Amino acid sequence: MTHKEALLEKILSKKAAAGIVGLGYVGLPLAVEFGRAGFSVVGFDVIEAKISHLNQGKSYIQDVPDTVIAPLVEKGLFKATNDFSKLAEMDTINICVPTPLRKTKDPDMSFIVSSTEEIAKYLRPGTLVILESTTYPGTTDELVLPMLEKSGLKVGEDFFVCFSPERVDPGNAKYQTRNIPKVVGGITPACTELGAAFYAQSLDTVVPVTSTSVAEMVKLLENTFRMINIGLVNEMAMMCDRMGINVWEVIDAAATKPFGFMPFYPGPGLGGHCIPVDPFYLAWKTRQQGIEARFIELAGYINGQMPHFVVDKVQHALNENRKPLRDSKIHILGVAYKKNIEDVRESPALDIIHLLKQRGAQLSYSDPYVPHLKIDGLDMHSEDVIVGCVRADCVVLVTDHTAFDADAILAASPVLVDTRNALKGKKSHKLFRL
Ligand code: SAJ
Repeated sequence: MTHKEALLEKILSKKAAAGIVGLGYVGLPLAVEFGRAGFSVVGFDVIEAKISHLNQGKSYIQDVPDTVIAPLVEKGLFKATNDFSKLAEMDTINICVPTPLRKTKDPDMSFIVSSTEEIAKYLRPGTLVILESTTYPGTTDELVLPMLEKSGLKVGEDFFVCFSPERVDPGNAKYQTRNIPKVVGGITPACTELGAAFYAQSLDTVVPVTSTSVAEMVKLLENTFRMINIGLVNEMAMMCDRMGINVWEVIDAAATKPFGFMPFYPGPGLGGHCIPVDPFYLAWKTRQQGIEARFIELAGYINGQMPHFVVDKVQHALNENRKPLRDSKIHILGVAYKKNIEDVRESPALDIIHLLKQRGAQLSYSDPYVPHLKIDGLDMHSEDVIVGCVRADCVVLVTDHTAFDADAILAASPVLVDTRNALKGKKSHKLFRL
């Protein structure tokens, strides 16, 4: 029996020991899906607190409740560890570690490299390694594979390597890991076949593609598509503002077109660790090939302008009320990077707070998902929404959490800048929209 046949048998019988490296918003939901499917799953992470939390049956990922983790731990279908030597016991290993962007907009591959180094130490014949971290096209072939081949094992025969983009949409109740189609591409056809068979054991839909580069590029197209269209609509917002046109009404009416149009909405800027970041992996790679990704650069610039546009809008709103920005009390509603989640990474609210503080404003905030925020030397706690609005000179709605009561906020605010059209259709001299 070949290594491929042996591994396929283990996968189909769910006897394969599944390892997940990186237990964040991608790795933990994936571990849960494989545990639920009946695989014995070991989660690997370097953060001790995460390990002990999970082994007590407790979660720290909003989309994965304790009630899902605890039974898997009790049944012995999931355990977490920071002992990477246990990788030697794994038949499949998914790498779900962060791929941040450096300030210079160069990819930071350190997490992928350190994870792959650990895997290479313990790699044995018959193992399937799948990279899920979003990265530039070519990473799996050019970076990960050579590190694994140092073991002397031959890819496609002794061990198998795929890329499969993560598509987790944090806070999305409708689409979770199990029912989001899973693209997977291998270094060889045997790799692709094993990767597809593996995901098919626990996910609803698998989409095999012919190479790792195609799979890597699929993810970048998806997220670049979003980033550029958000940039387009943010530019439209600035144009409409100058022309005195309500851009929100324009978009809603355009969205009635039953084909050939997809609505995106202006906002205070582009947050999260994916959309503002992933396209720059593509831009970095194409630059190496002598091609400038001009759409990405331009959209990045426009999206980066939105926090400044919001602060100018605040200054205008205060001015209409004969107040300077300096020493005015500004209350921010929502600091997470998008509605109904707790994540503040790359949140435009942080840029807006920074810019307002630079111009001498006094800041406070309310966010039901973010109890505490440290930024720019400010150590703030989320305040009661109405108290914060009443006490402010200007309120800025940056993140439109569903929990916010738009009517109560408008009534309590002396002046309100709404960056998300949360007060759609409301009319008031106090209200200023993007
Ligand atoms: N945003 C706008 N206008 C829009 C849509 C979004 O300003 O019309 C802003 C959001 O407020 C947020 C940022 O863009 O700050 C990113 O929003 P997002 O909805 O793309 O949310 P993410 O980054 O958490 O999740 C996305 C996934 N979301 C959707 O497809 C809806 C998906 O693109 C990826 O699966 C995921 O990133 C990822 O991990 O790549």
